[in-house]
Amino acid sequence: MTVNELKNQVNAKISNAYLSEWVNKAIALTEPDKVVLIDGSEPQLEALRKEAVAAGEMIQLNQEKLPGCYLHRSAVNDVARVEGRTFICSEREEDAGPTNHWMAPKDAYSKLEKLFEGSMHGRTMYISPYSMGTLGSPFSKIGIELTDSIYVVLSMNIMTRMGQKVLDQLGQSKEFIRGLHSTAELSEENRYICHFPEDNTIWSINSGYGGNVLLGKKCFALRIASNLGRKEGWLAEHMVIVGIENPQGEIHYLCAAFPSACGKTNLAMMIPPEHFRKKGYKVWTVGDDIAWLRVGEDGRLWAVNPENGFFGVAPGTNEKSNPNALLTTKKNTIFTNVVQNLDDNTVWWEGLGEAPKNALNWKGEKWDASSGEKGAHPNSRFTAPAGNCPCISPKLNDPKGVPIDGFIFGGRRAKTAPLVFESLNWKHGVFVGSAMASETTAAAKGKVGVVRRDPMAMLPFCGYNMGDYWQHWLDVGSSLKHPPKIFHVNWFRTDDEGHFIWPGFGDNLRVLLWILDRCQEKADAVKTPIGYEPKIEDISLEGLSITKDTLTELLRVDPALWEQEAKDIRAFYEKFGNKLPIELRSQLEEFEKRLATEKTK
Ligand code: GTP
Ligand code: SPV
Ligand code: MN
Repeated sequence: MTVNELKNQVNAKISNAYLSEWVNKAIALTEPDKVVLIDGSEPQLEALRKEAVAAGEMIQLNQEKLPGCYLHRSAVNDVARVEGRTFICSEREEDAGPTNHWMAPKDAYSKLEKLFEGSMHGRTMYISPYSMGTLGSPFSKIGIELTDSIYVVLSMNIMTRMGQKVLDQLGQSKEFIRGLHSTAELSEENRYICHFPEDNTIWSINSGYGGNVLLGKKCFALRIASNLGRKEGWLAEHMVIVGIENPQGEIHYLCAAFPSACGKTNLAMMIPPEHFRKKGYKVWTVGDDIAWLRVGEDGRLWAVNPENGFFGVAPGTNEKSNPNALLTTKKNTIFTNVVQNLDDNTVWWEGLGEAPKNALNWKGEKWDASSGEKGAHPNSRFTAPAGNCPCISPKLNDPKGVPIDGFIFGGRRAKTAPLVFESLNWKHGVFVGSAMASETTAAAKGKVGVVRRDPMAMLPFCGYNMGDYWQHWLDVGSSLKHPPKIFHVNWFRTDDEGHFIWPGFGDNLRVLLWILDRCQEKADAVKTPIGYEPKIEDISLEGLSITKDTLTELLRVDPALWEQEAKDIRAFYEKFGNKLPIELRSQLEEFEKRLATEKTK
């Protein structure tokens, strides 16, 4: 069809003038052969699955063992988020801040326009309307993604609420986030993920992978939404939302911010150790990656998960570490870059037990585990509907969300950070979040295992100046009558041989229970220079082989390491110049003083 015919077709189907005008511009730019409006109906989606299979974009897996499941292999050069090619394109460079890459909007538009020009030749443009958050909730926001990838459409269908119902909700409003995506040539040199916060626009080109292209997720729900939250007085965070039910049947909710591939999905779905299960403890998953939080009329913070599915890390997921995640992936799931077991056409990844003998690796090559090479990519993932999760919280669809008792920050630290500590108050908690650091993982392109500062686990996701973001946290805190308490955890402390000391996974509940007791002022604590720590006897070791001495070691605060940490934080803070909130500067000074006093003891 000609561009004009396509435009007429769009105008006939879409009554929202803002939407049709924008789509028409995108058609003129990318020149697709066909345009399809995604209504979200099952027959339409099924036809797309068939088309993707016919085109070799997806492989249908064993439908008896894994009904509705597919395998997708991304391009070999396109397996993770590309932070180096991700830009915040605000008018002023200082609004992007020192931790983001910045391009002036007009430069970004003209650079990417050249790449988008004719990029959909011979292809179909899919118009995918989606809602972040349950439709009709005051928290929810609408996005439209224009994409030439069926994989993206089918993944967005799992991750969000998608289709005609979203257009009905949108009506004639101009309030929607405009996302344009083309896989183009998958060229690494021309890969760009650009955000235009002043235009509520996202342009992504030359990638077909996860966070680069499922525009509702990191691009909208964090980078654009953090800007909206700043303007509108709420928070968009890289956090799990989890409910812990006690034997009395009361459920308390916590939010936890860990950097990518540092344990959010696992925390969200954990199964209590047997001893606690028998007593009646249960865990409810509200979200595993993103939380939008607002100040409620009751002066508390309320959180919703804007997503409707999980884009979870496959390696390491097994019967023991995360049975709920494994069960979640048994139907209607798309696997990306895992091993294909050719004997029964199922999937496998490292950590899932014995490797299949007759298998293809993530690149689709014949693979033998004895080669020593990994079969699944370390950042291979599953895209699974939230409704599949055995412990999904009924509150996932509650328009007002859940009230939050506590925040947990954490990361991967082989040494410095103890198993858990509590901040002294909200301001100190914001300091603790701002000073977070973690070892890098395979979730983003680049070296793995390098410690970097990752404030609030938002380093790659905050869509504006991090200094302003910290100030926003301070401001939100002071508007709360009942601010959540703020904690820090580290499941990843290692011994001298590099083994994890803490068992982690379900046993992390032992730490969460102390945290919840603190939130309800039911547990005591010991004051250290970094904050409050539990008394050894207050973390239950029932049913664990760990000794009290090991727990003491896990909680040990080494003043020399923390002195180094303070220096590093100071250097990091320097980058922000006068954008660094005064309150955080004084938090750092007080922290340094507490460390100095400790030394003279
Ligand atoms: P993103 O989806 O990238 O944001 O990651 P995430 O924070 O949800 O990470 P996820 O829960 O998928 O965990 C990533 C990796 O860390 C997996 O390989 C897990 O097996 C491992 N992991 C998670 N929790 C723990 C834990 O408590 N201890 C240890 N040792 N490993 C863990
Ligand atoms: C992360 O990297 O934090 C993820 C995966 O959750 S992605 O959607 O690729 O960002
Ligand atoms: Mn994430």
